[in-house]
Amino acid sequence: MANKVRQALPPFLFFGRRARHAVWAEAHTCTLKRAPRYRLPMFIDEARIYVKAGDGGDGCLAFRREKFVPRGGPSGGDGGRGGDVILQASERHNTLIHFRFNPEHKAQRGRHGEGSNRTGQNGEDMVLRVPVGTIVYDADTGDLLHDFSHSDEQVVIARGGRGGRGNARFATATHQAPRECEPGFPGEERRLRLELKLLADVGLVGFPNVGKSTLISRISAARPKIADYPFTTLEPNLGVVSMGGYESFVVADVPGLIEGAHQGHGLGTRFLRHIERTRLLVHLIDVSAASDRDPVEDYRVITEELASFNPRLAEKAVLVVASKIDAAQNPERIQSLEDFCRDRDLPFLAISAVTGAGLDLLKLRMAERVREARLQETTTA
Ligand SMILES: Nc1nc2c(ncn2[C@@H]2O[C@H](COP(=O)(O)OP(=O)(O)OP(=O)(O)O)[C@@H](O)[C@H]2O)c(=O)[nH]1
Ligand SMILES: [Mg+2]
Repeated sequence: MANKVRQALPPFLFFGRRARHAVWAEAHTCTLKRAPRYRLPMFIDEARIYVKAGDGGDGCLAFRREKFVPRGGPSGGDGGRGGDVILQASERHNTLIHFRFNPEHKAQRGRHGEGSNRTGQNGEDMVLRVPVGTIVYDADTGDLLHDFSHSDEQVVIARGGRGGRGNARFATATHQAPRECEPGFPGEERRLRLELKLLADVGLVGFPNVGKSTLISRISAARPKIADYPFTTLEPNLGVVSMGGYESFVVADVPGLIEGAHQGHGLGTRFLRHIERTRLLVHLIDVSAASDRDPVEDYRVITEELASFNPRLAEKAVLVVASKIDAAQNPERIQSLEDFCRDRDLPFLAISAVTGAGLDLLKLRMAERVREARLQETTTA
């Protein structure tokens, strides 16, 4: 009966999904588009992982049984300790991408105790490597657990469970044949959120479309998307600027800010966390005719947005840079910004990322500031 029903129905109903699809496609002689492959973002700075330390091994219940040893007594050994889960900062890792495909990590459990008073073997620790600069949060409570600031730093993030005691441990003068033994203790388990702040030396900030990405593409090998509309950059880009010899520094180009960014306007201020640790901010201000905003007002708005995200950002060393001077039809716009900077003792530079004017001097100034800041850090450390 079943066979008859089967013969009456089209064959593709009886195969797997792929085969059915192929039969259907053949019957309809149409070309089917492949589903687009999932594209990974280039820049991964957050990962959620689950860690579980090893459970302790159970204690053993055993009695010594041996020829010529009457009433040998209890001989159950203790269980072994479960392995810890350890996070270790590593210079070799730059992203958290290795956690994307591997979000669960369990350390080895301790082995159970055995007869003849043998203690179970301890479980092996699991060492997970994270890039320097990673901040670890408890994903459930949001508590900050650790902030990795230097290489090879280690922290036990989940402790292995203790092994249970074997029955030999329960023997007393009045209780010589104990039948009690403990099960192993469970290892800690945790859900973690890892966050990697880019360790850039210089952060480029400013309104959208002021030429931040164009600048980073001119001074480094980074090739971010550049276009004549706001919010072209949706994720931070990094570029390494080489000053010849061994000297180099890292520049981060973050998405543009607008007034009210701290309230979520535009792309918000969440990308600013990538430049919280920079040594210098380069504040780009569009002085060309394309921008109808007042350059001094631009400076004020962005500084306020930085301060409302983190007051320490607003206190950082800053270079004020007038950009797109090749297209500045009104020199007063540059002059007003320069005067404003002089009054406030702010270093001021003017550049054009298109013609290259002022770029060498800007690179030099950036390198100087970064060098000074690095020196200060090593002397105070
Ligand atoms: N004339 C002139 N145009 C420039 C200069 N620098 C950048 N531009 C143009 O300005 C537009 C915006 O440049 P981007 O580098 O994408 O600006 P951005 O600040 O990264 O913009 P967002 O990513 O949207 O925040 C592009 O069309 C660039 O070609 C410059 O020095 N002179
Ligand atoms: Mg950009």
